[in-house]
Amino acid sequence: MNPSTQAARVLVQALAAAGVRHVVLTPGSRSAPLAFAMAQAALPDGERDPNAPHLVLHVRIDERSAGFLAVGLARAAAVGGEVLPVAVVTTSGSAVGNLHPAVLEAHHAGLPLLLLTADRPHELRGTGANQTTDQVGIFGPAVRMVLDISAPVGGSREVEHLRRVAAEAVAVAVGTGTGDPGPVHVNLAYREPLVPDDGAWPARPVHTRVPQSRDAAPVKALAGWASAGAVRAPLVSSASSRPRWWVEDEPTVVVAGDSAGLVARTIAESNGWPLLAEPSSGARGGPNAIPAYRLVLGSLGDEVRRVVVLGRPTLSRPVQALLVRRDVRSIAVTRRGSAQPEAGRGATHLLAEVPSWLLDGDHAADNTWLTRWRAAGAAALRAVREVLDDPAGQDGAAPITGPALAVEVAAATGAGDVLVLGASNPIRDLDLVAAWDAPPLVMANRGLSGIDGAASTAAGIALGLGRPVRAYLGDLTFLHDVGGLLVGPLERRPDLQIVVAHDDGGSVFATLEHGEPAHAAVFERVFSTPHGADLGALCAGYGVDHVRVTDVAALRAALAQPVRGLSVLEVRIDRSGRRDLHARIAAAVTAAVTAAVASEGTPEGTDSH
Ligand SMILES: Cc1ncc(C[n+]2csc(CCOP(=O)(O)OP(=O)(O)O)c2C)c(N)n1
Ligand SMILES: [Mg+2]
Repeated sequence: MNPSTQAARVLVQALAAAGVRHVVLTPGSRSAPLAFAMAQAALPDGERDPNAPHLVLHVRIDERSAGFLAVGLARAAAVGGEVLPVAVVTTSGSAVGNLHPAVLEAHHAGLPLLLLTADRPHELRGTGANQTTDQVGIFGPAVRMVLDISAPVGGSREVEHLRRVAAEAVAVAVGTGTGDPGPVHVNLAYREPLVPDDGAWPARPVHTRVPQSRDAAPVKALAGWASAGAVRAPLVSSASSRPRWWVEDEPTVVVAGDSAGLVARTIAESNGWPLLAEPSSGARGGPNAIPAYRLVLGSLGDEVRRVVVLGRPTLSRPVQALLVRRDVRSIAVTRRGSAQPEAGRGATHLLAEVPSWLLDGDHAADNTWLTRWRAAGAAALRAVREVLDDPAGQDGAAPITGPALAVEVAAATGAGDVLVLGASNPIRDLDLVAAWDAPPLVMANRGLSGIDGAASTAAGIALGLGRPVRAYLGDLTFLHDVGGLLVGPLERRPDLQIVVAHDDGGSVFATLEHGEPAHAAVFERVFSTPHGADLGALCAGYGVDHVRVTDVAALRAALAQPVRGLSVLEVRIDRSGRRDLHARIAAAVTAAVTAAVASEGTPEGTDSH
């Protein structure tokens, strides 16, 4: 057997033994030894060489999409509380650079990717050889480790070395020892011949090292399905006595940011505190979840004296403002292994784990604080719905607005469903209007909140879970990764419906200061960035089912269909009134909450100001 083929087979064996199940492969010549080995490992039982392990292979043309497919597959694995590495294979050159966006997301979200990039032998580097660049260190600080493996020559120690490399790479990727999973780059040089000569695979070793992610078990037990694809949901410690700085009866809310885990909801419910939970927190739902909380904060936020923060809140300015207020005690539970406890920036107390005393509060049955928040949340939600039912502030059939679309998506998606949210308005609109009794599993790439890789991430989640997934994306977000629709005829197709909120541009900026009338002359071109793309024609080109709806009745009918195969539901919405609509919603909520809270009375011992 030639050295490159032998080395690739040994690596594939070792990766499978270390827990790799899914591999995303992109085409190329230098990566041929890996491509042949992976393809053989993907053959059904009985057709494989007895020494070839079994892997699930996904082939994609575009490395940028392939990287995000791997992000989705890693998120899907985390749903069951597992931290499983997903491998991505590329050839040399710019192919490697195309992984960078997904690597950044994986780095910030703590997702275990193994980047297996083929390279020329060392003697050809720096000589101007074709398709050869400096790949070592190309991802900078976004990877946990870089290994640069010389081209195999068939030496006696090579097999052992490769097995150690594979085990080490997986161990670092899943966070063994650090609790901090993330991407690992293994750069692999190969020399010709790059194609297999004879058939037999090397014997598999008797003993293999199987790296475990640290603390996997407690996460599984606690968060389970509701871990929302998070690999860094916090742990619970056995600390059962309250610290001395703890004050009874401080008006408290729980903020559950991205990947907080179900434990955030448990804390809120066992202490009788209002729960301000982002959609991708894994904690949204239940009696304490306050709908439209970011607007309710405008009325009740001043009374808050203590916040318990879990996960990473990224969606709204009122929450960020609350976390850094000087009259608010802010207790942040850091995400496991995270070097950047963002939520802890303004924290007065930083906890490494959830102390068990936070889970067995003894709140009184008569809880005026919670009652007022719940009344305010219910009133806020009613007010939002009333404005949306009359979006133009006038009679007649108005076009669908962004938040009205979110209402329909939330209503059509419930327990047992999987919802993947794009950045920008879709996740924020949904955050504003969703009030689930039984929430779906919600996931989003909030590591860097990019509008890139969305279709591919959703496809990876669908393929990894083996379940239908609904994605809800803005039009720019959809177009950014329209290449994610490209699933070849030999590939497993996800059951994925992509609902596109199509307002011909980015509308989120209209709600920020950039959208103030003073900047109107240039705003449309450089912030809204209209594109005029024909989504139906694009879908036709990719062989993907497409339906366009412009009214609520057709939207409801389309959302009621079961999600089968790959399809796009394009919803035409109106961007022009976004800024106004937000202002009218905010005003209506303030009025409604003030009235609702007045009728509930004010709690003793808290002075509002
Ligand atoms: C990769 C990347 N580039 C740019 C941005 C900045 N950005 C945030 S939201 C947004 C507009 C998104 O537009 P769309 O998906 O249509 O959603 P809408 O705002 O219209 O709801 C942009 C460009 C980003 N988050 N990620
Ligand atoms: Mg848009």
